Amino acid sequence: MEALLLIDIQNDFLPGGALPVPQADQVVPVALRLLDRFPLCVASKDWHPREHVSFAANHPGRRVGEVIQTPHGPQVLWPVHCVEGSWGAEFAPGLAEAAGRIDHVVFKGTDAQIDSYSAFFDNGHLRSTGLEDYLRRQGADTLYVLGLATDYCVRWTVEDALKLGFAVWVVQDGCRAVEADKQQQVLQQLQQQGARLTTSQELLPG
Ligand code: VGL
Ligand code: ZN
Repeated sequence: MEALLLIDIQNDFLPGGALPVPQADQVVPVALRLLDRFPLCVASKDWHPREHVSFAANHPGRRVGEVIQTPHGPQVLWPVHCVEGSWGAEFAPGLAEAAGRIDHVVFKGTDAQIDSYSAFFDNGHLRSTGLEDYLRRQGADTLYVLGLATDYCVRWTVEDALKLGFAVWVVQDGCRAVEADKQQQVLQQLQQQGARLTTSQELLPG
């Protein structure tokens, strides 16, 4: 069975948010068009406590973009974003209104000590978010993935999904990268790892 997986389409990743991804607002209409085509729709939310390890503000003297070493490995430092319960962590305009069509929301990055780019596991592969169990219980074996950002959370989610044995399609026009010029390179790398690339147009004939 096919499932749609929407990655981190949240206010803070859109223009005007705390960690804006270029043209991220353009993925919302793509997500909305696809919501009705799939029998199962799951969305992830980046959902951090205020004291999260990934926030530069929590490391005096460090700046956004620097990489620090943590007990769980290297960590890129980001602006404070997607704080649990905040406006920035809510679904983007348009998707928020369609939230009734989302069957399940998976929260990630909820542990202050370790980041979670993937919607399946934290960055140390120590703890599962429960997404795999949920998808298997629902009978999903094929995932159509889109969202933000191509070079971080989409990428890590797709790589885990492939390792877990799901068939994975990446909806190219539904993804945007933090570093916009990396988009094509990342999509190619995901393709080399076994993901297939598609577009919303291919999925929605007519
Ligand atoms: C993301 C950086 C930090 C993402 C989340 O959703 O791609 N990137 N947290
Ligand atoms: Zn984050």
